[in-house]
Amino acid sequence: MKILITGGAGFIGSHVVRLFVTKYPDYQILNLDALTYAGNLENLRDIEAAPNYRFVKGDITDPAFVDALFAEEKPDAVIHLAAESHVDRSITDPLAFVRTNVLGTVHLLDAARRLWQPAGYDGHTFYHVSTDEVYGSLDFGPDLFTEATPYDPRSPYSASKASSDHFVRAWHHTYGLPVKLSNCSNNYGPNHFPEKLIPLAIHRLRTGQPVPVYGRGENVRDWLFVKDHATAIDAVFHRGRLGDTYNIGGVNEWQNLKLIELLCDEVDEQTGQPAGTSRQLITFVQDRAGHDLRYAIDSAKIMSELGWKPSVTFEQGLRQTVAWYLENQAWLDSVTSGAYQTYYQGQYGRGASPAPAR
Ligand code: NAD
Ligand code: TDX
Repeated sequence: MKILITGGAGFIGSHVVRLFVTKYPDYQILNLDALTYAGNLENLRDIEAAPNYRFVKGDITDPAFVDALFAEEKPDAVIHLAAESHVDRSITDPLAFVRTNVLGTVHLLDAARRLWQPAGYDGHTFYHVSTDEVYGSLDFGPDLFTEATPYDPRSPYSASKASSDHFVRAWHHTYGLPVKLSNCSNNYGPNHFPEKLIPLAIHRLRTGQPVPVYGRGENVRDWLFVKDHATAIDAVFHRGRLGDTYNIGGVNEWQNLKLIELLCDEVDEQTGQPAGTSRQLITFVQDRAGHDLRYAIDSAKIMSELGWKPSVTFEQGLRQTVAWYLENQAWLDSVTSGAYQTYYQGQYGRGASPAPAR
């Protein structure tokens, strides 16, 4: 089986590519990525020479490129992760999110339809990796997002992901395309671009800079270790029902301020600083526009139907994450300076210019 994985040079995509390349030596894994500021082939250095792995640089917003790639490579399945993924950027540049997340997804859906439909869809899968943010925002309290929660996206990012989910379902209902979807909560772990809260905070703590907490830090997110998201994607890809959706979450809600305090204490412990040193860098800043109050996922369906569960506790995952960033400060230095794009410039050409972490 040849699987086209899009966005494989990004945070989650690189963990999915590594899992599939190492766990399924009989599969051919083709990683399609435009290498935007968020794509980094350093993330895959350890597996780039594997015989069942190949990288193709290309942009899913270019229909001619997508069509030519499908015609030439004839993938049997697609796992689609390529996206613009940062909510703050979607507030300042919403059109980039429409182009990649909406139009890019439609180009892929239609290329898959045109490749697979003539000989029949048997054995094919188009799997769209999506987010819990499509469900909107919860109040404090016991409610959780289930697969039946109505869509209510509120940011340009979540609106673009909700739109792409709708298009995936439309290609299923209209053309019979064999699709699967999953909607996951906030991921954390190695190789996370340091514009997102956890790696941004670690980066700023290690360089002695203020850690910005939006508003009063009361917003709640449900955190899942990225390697556990990758195993969930493996489960849905192989055992999920066609046409169906699975929510994925860590049953692990934290208010942002509490989370940052925990992270500060972990950094102090691992760097040998006196307890309380890092907390002094916590700084309250202006809130994000339209900041969703709370996300929390009900993972009962994927747990009971597919037998998936997270492998690490939050304590273990956070300890491993802080240790990884402290051991891989060269990775943080290169992504915050944009050096990794220069490194690969000769080989694959340059993507969009990197925005340094604040
Ligand atoms: P990321 O920003 O780290 O990586 C995205 C990747 O897509 C990058 O490698 C980038 O180069 C590539 N890409 C962007 N535009 C492209 C284009 N036009 N053509 C080809 N490649 C392009 O994102 P991530 O955090 O790894 O998220 C991956 C997917 O998972 C996204 O679809 C996101 O919506 C979804 N998701 C993320 C989270 C999370 O917490 N990060 C949670 C749930 C769902
Ligand atoms: O500097 C910061 N300070 C801060 O308080 C940043 C970057 C964030 N925050 C807050 C905003 C959120 O409440 O922390 C929380 C987490 O923020 P992000 O890391 O930007 O993640 P979020 O907006 O929750 O979206 C993430 O989870 C769902 C991913 O970026 C999405 O791609 C995914 O779909």
